[in-house]
Amino acid sequence: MRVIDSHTAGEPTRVVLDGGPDLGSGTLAERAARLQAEHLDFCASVVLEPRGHDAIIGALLVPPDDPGCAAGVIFFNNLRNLGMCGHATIGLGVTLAHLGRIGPGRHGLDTPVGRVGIDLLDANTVSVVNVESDRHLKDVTVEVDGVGPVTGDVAWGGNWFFLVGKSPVALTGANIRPLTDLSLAIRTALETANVTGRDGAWIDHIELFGPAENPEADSRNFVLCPGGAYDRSPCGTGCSAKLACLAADGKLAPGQDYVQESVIGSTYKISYQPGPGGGVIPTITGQAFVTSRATLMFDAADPYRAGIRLQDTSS
Ligand code: PYC
Repeated sequence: MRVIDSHTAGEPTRVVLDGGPDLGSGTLAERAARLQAEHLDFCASVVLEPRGHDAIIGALLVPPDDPGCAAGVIFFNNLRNLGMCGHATIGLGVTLAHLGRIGPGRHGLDTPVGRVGIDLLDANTVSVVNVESDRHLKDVTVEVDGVGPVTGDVAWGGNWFFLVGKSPVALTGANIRPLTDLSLAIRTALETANVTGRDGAWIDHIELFGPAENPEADSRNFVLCPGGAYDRSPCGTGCSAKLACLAADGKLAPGQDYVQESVIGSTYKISYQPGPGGGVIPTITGQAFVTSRATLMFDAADPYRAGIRLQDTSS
């Protein structure tokens, strides 16, 4: 199985070029559902130790629904599929350019939650035009074990997010463990209170905000991903959810730039245009760098060929 690794603003992506499972026919959403239902061993084996680690997002290249698109892609982590993934889309754009499969300019990419656009601005810089994003619930308060009441918004940015405007824990690299624990406790509180996305969808990403350190940034965030790892980047789908909230509150005008800083200090430039469904169409611009090209080996005699899964790190 040939893979190409990259990082986007610090967050790793592993693009699977070939050797993935046979997902049969059907729409990309149907093939993605098959990946999740029948091939979780494959996902874990690609991203988890001993070949990877829990922060890696996999990006399986598949035929697109629309042959006019540059590619179809299914994103996955150590637990399940992701609907969309902003940092991995930027990483995929840079990877496809590295392979000579795309050149500068706008390209379409089919994902399980819809078509997105990628603009290759230079060898390392990509703008992603994401799926329409919107705020679903405003000012939801939940009682968090050991913390007290925490208030946030529920928004869709290609994944479901709970966004907390003022983190009770400072957003510093030294606080990764307490920030992770706090975010896991918030996620548990949402589950207990039965707060969900549309149609009962699990809110699997928690996003905490605080003041930026970089004078050129507008805000800093910490994002807990579904598998329990934190996002090293400012999180493309999290930025999309944030843009939906800023727009709904009248705090950012269409086309106005906003700089989101991550907990490690990396940044994305983000903006939006009004969407046809009343939400926003986000544009996320960031940089990625290819870090390796490799062939993954799966020895039938290797007891850990499907990855090391000692515990469910999601809670
Ligand atoms: O960039 O959208 C994103 C993302 C989701 C999970 C990790 N990164």
